[in-house]
Amino acid sequence: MNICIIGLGYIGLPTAAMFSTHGHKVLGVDINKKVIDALNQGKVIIEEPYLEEMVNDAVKGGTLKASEKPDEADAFIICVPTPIRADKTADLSYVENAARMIIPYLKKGNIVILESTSPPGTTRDFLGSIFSHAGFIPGEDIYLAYCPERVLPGRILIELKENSRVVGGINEESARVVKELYKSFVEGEIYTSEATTAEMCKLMENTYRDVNIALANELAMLCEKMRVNAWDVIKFANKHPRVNLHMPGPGVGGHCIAVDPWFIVEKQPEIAKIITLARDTNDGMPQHVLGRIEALTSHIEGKKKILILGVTYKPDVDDMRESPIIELIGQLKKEGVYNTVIVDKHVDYEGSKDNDLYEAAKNAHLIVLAVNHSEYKNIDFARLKEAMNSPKVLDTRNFWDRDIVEQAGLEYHLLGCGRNQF
Ligand code: SAJ
Repeated sequence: MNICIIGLGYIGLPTAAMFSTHGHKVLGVDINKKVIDALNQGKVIIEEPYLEEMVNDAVKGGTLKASEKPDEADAFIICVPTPIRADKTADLSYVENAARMIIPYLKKGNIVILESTSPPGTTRDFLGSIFSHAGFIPGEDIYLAYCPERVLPGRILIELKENSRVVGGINEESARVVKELYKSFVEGEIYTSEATTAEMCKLMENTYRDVNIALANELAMLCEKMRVNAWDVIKFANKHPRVNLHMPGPGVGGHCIAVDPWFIVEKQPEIAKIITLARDTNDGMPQHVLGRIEALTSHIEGKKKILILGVTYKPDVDDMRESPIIELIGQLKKEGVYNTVIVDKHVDYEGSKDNDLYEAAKNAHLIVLAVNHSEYKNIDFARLKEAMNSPKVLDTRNFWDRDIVEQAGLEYHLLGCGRNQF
């Protein structure tokens, strides 16, 4: 098939790479000229294992190219962002623009698929009415379906292939043809359903995770007060065959889990009480970490130097969207008594990419392990201690070994732990 993919971001680009290396011809469309130029040279501008090799193969083989404009195709796939507005409702303007952009190229018998995470009703009501106004009867003249991605950044290409998927059609026939299309590279099961059910399913997967992380964060705060180690509680509770407590941390980031639950809340705020509370709990974690930092540095007069390790929303990615660490840094700055230095080779945030860990640790009063990037696992704690003014670390991820850190002469503090070990 000729496939036109609108939006070449974290999902659109890997999806384009997949289809174009599995028997289809793909035209990728983006508004960012840098993305287009890179792709046409077989390159990518995001960090994702195997992606560049795959894109390069497809471009060389003539099955993938990028442009600023769509063209006629058999199938159109919309993979544009659905940002959240200040009032916590979904901004569907990119989805709307993408739909309007393809209308001049749309023909009877074409397939239109939405992949972007969207509030329930977006495919059937929102997109359906845009195409109806343009003279196409969805389900009769064109196939229309929602087919959400479920991939984890860092494992996108593996999960695109292996994960199961749900396809929600606005009618049975739409779901069936879209399932056939995705079968070209998906090895997992593809389930078919109705469009709004599939939208709700996508939102609920991430909401499930958000609510469980909120529970873990609440546990962490309880344990700090009750002189218990939350990480031990979680480890042992999870030995129960039907318990799967998640991990606490400095907050929830990324464009999915920190955002998607609001797309349910916007539709039914009166009913979605647990979902709202979980969001608020997770959004409150940077404030909680700030409280720990204040307590650990309260004895220091004057400006306190805090070294933050990691600023991305999770380990080993170059994505800072909705990162709770950015929020934490903002709160530290607002206090006016902290001098924050950030180290993170994955992204450039206030010089984070070029900062050397041991140089940055010079005269620091506290090191906060904010993101558990793999390169922070085996660091020279003795060297850090030598460089610091007050030898303390706050581990927000349970990433370091207390014994190793303490043997190097550093004081070890752990988020969620209100008690020393035996
Ligand atoms: N986090 C915790 N505790 C945990 C797990 C995660 O605090 O126990 C935090 C992380 O530090 C991070 C955030 O949650 O800040 C989200 O990270 P993540 O790795 O859980 O998820 P994402 O946002 O990278 O990807 C999610 C995935 N959804 C689920 O696992 C249900 C992925 O499968 C989805 O495709 C993706 O959202 C998406 O695009 O919707």
